[in-house]
Amino acid sequence: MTTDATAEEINFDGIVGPTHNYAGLSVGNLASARNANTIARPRDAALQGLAKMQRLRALGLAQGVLPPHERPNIAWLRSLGFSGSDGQVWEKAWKSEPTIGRAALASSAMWAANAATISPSADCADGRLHASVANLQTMLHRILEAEQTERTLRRLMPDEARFAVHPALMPHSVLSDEGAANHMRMAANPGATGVEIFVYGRTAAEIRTGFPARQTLEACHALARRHELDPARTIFARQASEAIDAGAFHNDVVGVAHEHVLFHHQDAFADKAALYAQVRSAVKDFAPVFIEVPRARVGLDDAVTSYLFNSQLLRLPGARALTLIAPTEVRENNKTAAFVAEMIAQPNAAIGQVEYVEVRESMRNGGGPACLRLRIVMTARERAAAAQGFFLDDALAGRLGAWIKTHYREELAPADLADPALVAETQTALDELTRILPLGGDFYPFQRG
Ligand code: SUG
Repeated sequence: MTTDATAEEINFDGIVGPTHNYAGLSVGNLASARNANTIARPRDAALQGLAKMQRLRALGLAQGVLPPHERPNIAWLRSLGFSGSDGQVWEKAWKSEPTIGRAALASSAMWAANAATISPSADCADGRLHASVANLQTMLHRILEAEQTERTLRRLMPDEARFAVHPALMPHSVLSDEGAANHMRMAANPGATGVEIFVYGRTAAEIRTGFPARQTLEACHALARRHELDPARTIFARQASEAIDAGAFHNDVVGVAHEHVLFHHQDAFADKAALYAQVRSAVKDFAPVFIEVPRARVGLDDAVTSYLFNSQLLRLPGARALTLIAPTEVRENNKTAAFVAEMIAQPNAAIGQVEYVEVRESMRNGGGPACLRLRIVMTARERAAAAQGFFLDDALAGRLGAWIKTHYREELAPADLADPALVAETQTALDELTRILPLGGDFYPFQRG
């Protein structure tokens, strides 16, 4: 076991892309279905995301950003036989293949919790920080993310002596993987060796009815092997089937962990007692705290509509208790608001504070505060070895805010999505972004010709 007192958990948030829209693409994600074909507000969406990042910085936390992907995905459409100028490719694809067109336009890379699974160096036998890009193979629009995400993570963590960035597992139903959204870590503090909990919805051999289970046990096993985790501190827990069918398409819709605390819904796991027992026997250096929200207080339906568990759980500098960064929808729901108020008022509460953030545009596609970020624990040395331009400071936040206001449309209604001008518009925006972030002039496929 190692501990590095310089380690800290850094949230890297996905910047909402200029084509943020509501296409109803994700079966089993109730918000995505409910808001299909409604009017999206890309500028507000991106500014809400940036405001959340700035809020966390104001609370004293380190914050990073991850760039959006090129959408519409013209290179993919060309590989499917569409030709002509980029604008023509888009126009033809949208008209003739709406299913493909919609997938090619999704701004879903904003949900960075699905970008990769991260194991801090304290957990990995070779002492490197491991990141496995997620294949996201369940949804057509999300499979398209892996290649560009790998490019981003390699730019962010270029030093192979310190970082191991693994490509996505082969995109197949047997190896279905959705990244950190189905992964939790508990540790005495961020720099200490932790226990990693992989949550899966099905085994490869099972045939499931109901909503899709997006994570397989086999994928979890592969990630743990690749990351060289200690089997004695690695747990595989099954998500409750009822949770998936109630709309918890990722485990982070019903549970979140940080340091010694696991905060979860009563119906999140298939066998909660076994999970608690495994965590208790794996850790010797801290006493785990399990905070279960009973279904009698908050049903799965309210957990899913409010996104109570899709909050960020973190420790503010110097704070005794943890803080929950919850979406405002939790405050607007009487049951979840009352539960949170009671929880934080307990004497010696493990979670002692709540901060509400507004990410409504993302929430309408099923993405809460926790979906928007990828947590990467970095030691001081790792942080120094990472590409500095991805860390947010006031100057970068100012440039990103101005860039969003210049390039993003206020509204994207379903009828606007066919517009061939959208292609040049987004390419111009992304080209400029490669000069704001350390991405280089060949980062996006359109820049490579
Ligand atoms: O994969 N929604 C995403 C939401 C991802 C949330 N992430 C986490 N829970 N970590 C998804 O279902 C909807 C896109 C649309 O319908 O237009 C979408 O992809």
